[in-house]
Amino acid sequence: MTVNHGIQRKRGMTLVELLVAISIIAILAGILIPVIRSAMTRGQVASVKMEIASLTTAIESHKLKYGGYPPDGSNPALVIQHFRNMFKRADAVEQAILAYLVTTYGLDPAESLVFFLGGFSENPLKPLTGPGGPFSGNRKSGIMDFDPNRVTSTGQLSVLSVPLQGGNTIDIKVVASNDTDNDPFPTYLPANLGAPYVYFDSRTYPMAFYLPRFQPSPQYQSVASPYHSDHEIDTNNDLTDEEHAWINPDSFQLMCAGIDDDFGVSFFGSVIAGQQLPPRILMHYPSGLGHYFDGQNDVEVSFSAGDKSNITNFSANGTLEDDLP
Ligand SMILES: [Ca+2]
Ligand SMILES: [Ca+2]
Ligand SMILES: [Ca+2]
Ligand SMILES: [Ca+2]
Repeated sequence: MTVNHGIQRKRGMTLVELLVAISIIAILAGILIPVIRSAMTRGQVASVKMEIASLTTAIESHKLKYGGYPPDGSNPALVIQHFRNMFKRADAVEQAILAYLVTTYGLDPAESLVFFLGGFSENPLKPLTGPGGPFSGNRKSGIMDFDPNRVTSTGQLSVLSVPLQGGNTIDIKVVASNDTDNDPFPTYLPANLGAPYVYFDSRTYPMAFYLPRFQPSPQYQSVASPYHSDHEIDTNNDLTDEEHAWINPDSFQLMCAGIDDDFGVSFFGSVIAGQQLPPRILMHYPSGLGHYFDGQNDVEVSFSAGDKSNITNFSANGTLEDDLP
């Protein structure tokens, strides 16, 4: 009997032992969970950085093939001009279709990345509506091999009647996007994130910005816009105003909002439905400082949390925060 009792005591746990074990597990979890989470974040940043490198290579290939960097859509006239340069034999109807879609729906700096790096038809007269073209109903892959699961496309094919000169129309096949505007121009999402990759062409840095559909907080709007460098310049012979050179002044900036899906706040004050945008905050890399003109003075600011987690084609180590001095 006594032997039996002894074995039972060894097998079981007293209440105190149980509490001690639970406390140890809780302490270990408290130590390990942040470590695991930060390792996952680092892994995600590294994979975004690799994808930004692939996008960079694709943009450079586009330039080699077509004689210039893709426009970012901020200036619709540049989009049409670049399309003409890309496809010199494209007929007038193709140009009219693109002009109609760009002016009606807008090609934003996230949509332009997918539009210009995706596939075009081999038919030189019909690069848009010919087989494999973006408005053929079955776009082939292009210079960038986009993961189809991360292109913001509904897959819903419909026929769109595009008005032409002289009162005529032409029917084209479009697939609706599932992003800010549900137009025929999709964007591209980084893996497991909600804000798309954004592309800014140096020709339109001063006017370019992107408003994502997902807003991290109802208190403010997340806005992507090109970054300045810390290098001071003087373009107007006035040393009292603060002017900085752009980052990558002759090429482009590629941006991912990072794990918070928040690009930061590029505009001071409210930004509602595209109205009341100014004054614009210009952020400087790598210092993490910035400034905006309030009408009378330059006001100094520094990176928001949203800026810090951004991953770009110019950030050396991953996020902008990783490069802060
Ligand atoms: Ca659009
Ligand atoms: Ca769209
Ligand atoms: Ca100046
Ligand atoms: Ca961010």
